[in-house]
Amino acid sequence: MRRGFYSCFLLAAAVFILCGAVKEETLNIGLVAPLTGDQAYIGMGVLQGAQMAIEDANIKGPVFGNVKLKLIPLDDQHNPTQAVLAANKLAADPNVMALVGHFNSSCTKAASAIYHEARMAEVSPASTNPEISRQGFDTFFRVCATDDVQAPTAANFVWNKIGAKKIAIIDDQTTYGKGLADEFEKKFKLLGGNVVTRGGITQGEKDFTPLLTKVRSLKPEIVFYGGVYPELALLLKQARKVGLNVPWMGGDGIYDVSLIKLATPQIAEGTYATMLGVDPHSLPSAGDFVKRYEARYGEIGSFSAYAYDAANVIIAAIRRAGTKDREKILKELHATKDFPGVLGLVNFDEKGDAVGKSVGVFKIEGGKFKFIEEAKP
Ligand code: ABU
Repeated sequence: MRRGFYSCFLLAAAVFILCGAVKEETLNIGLVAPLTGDQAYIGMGVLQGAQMAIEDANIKGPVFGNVKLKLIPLDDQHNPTQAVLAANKLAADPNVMALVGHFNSSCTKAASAIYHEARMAEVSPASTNPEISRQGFDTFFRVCATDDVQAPTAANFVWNKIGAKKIAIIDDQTTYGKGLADEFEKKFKLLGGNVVTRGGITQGEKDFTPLLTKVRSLKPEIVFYGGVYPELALLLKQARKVGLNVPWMGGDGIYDVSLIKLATPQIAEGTYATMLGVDPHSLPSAGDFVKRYEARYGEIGSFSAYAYDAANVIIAAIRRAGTKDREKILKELHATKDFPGVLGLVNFDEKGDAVGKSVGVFKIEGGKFKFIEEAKP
């Protein structure tokens, strides 16, 4: 009798455990960045950072119930049309809870309305254009500083530290590049600076010789560039060829080891860049992440730690919400307070912008970005 009871009990326990195993559920977090094309290096750094956050979360245990997480990466090729396609795909999938992305401001700006409509939170690791958070979408967040902080910091540095009074400005006419250049120009003129010309290029263009020849004739002391590294690498090389031998400066879009590789260390030498904070190698809070990332993928991408923090802040919100309800997860993201990211505490203001992010100034020396100073706008 008693033996029969124990057999039944063991059988019931086995069925319970098996059913539990069968019932394990996977929820998804989307990621959209330029994963192919000329910005793929920086985009893959974003993907790899977010992937590590997902894996760390799953090692810790289910986010709630029996739920594990999976990253769904999509490629927008830094093209707003592709970004909208990717956003529609993710928004239509009820198992996608939130998004890490996009990388480019133009893509984030184009796709934000779709996430808003779907009540899906998006946390960008890198889109710095200030207009994005002024669209009034409560689904938008970012863990990086904005260009209305970054560009005045650069203008102050050029005016006060480099001491240049006469400059040229070129941008790539994207949401990010033009926005950064506009903010830089505004601040530089306020300081009393002279902008000798404002030129525009198009992403993907290969020959900048006519523009650079004109810039050389105007004799600027420095050129400020609003854009991303692939075009700047060409601009630097072609500037050298036409005899425009002055320093260049840009924002976080040029802060990537690919710039040095593409332009060559000799030609990239002396180029300045602002970046959103200090190098993660120097942050004790990022030490373990950087070590694990570099052991697995090689040199850390300039936005990998931002993507890791963006994914982790989403994961924490999902854990707290304890449900696959996008609206509740969104509410938890708004309730984020002093989340301990590897790059520092994460807090959002009412527009979803990161609070308390500083900007660092760097200079390429000996084939590497060297930290010069943390600057205030
Ligand atoms: N923030 C630099 C590059 C990404 C973007 O904002 O377009």
